[in-house]
Amino acid sequence: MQISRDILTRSYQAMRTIREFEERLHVEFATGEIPGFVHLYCGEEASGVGVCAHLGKTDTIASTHRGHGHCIAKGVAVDGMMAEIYGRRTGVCRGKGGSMHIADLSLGMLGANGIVGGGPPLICGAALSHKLLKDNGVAVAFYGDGASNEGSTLESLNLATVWHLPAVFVVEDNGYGEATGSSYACAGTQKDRAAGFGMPYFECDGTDFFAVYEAAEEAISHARSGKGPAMLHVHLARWYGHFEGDAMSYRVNGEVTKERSERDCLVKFRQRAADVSLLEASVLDEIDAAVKNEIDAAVVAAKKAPLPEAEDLTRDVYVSY
Ligand SMILES: Cc1ncc(C[n+]2csc(CCOP(=O)(O)OP(=O)(O)O)c2C)c(N)n1
Ligand SMILES: [Mg+2]
Repeated sequence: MQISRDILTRSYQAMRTIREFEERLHVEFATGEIPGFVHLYCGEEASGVGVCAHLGKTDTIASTHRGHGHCIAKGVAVDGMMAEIYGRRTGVCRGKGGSMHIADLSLGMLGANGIVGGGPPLICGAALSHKLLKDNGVAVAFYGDGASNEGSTLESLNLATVWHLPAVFVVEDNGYGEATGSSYACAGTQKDRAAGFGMPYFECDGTDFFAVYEAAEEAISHARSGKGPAMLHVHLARWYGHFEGDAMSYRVNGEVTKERSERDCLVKFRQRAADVSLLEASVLDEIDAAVKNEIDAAVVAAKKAPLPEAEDLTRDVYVSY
């Protein structure tokens, strides 16, 4: 497969931005300044980025409670995201959504979602719009192994199939739903579930950007060409707790250390870029430095930004049609 230098550069930058954003949030959350819950996407970066590399601004995605990575991969501005997480008026949802409800409809990012299994039905609606408007768009639902067991998800697989929708169902399988292992909680296989609804199934190593990019290309082009929905099963691992503050007592000693040292998507990307002379290390170093500055600036600006006023409470909440 051929990937342009531009896509490679932007994809590495997006993965590095997610990593830096999340590692920084891990530190900042511990200070107690960030309200609400935060679920980190660290370790899973290649999935959101490898999928969104095939999407344009008018394609739509629905995310999960672990949504920062999907937002960044879809192009949402990190300063607005950081301000949102700090609950500030300058946030992308004016500080009223927080980590679990970041959305930017202008970029086709329908929102992070606190309801497990809430994204797939939204994506059926978005995909139906793409189909009726004939805009060549695709709608993508990211959801976890835990969410794959929700009735709303299974109903969405059915609806997308019978309505022949341009939808892609991306199962981000990190092996756990909170503290419960997917080997215990998920009956059968995702592959059999896709087959049960008659849709094509693709799977990949979610810590390898190139593997995700290739598999996502097949799933998305299938949906975009009018052949109906597809499922993409991405195998990955989360590096932090289910939420910030989770002691992870259910994980085997050394499990996360091993993931970090052996399956880091950024290290793998750099290795591949060097092995086949795709991008120079100096270019990647420059990206790393620029991203670090961008995140530093976003945190400083978010902390300084004003909180919403009482009069903001009902603004932007209801829409009249
Ligand atoms: C409908 C619903 N049920 C339960 C919960 C509580 N809950 C929040 S996250 C989560 C686990 C989700 O696991 P998974 O889908 O695998 O996503 P991951 O956290 O691993 O990314 C649960 C059960 C919820 N938010 N919504
Ligand atoms: Mg999971």
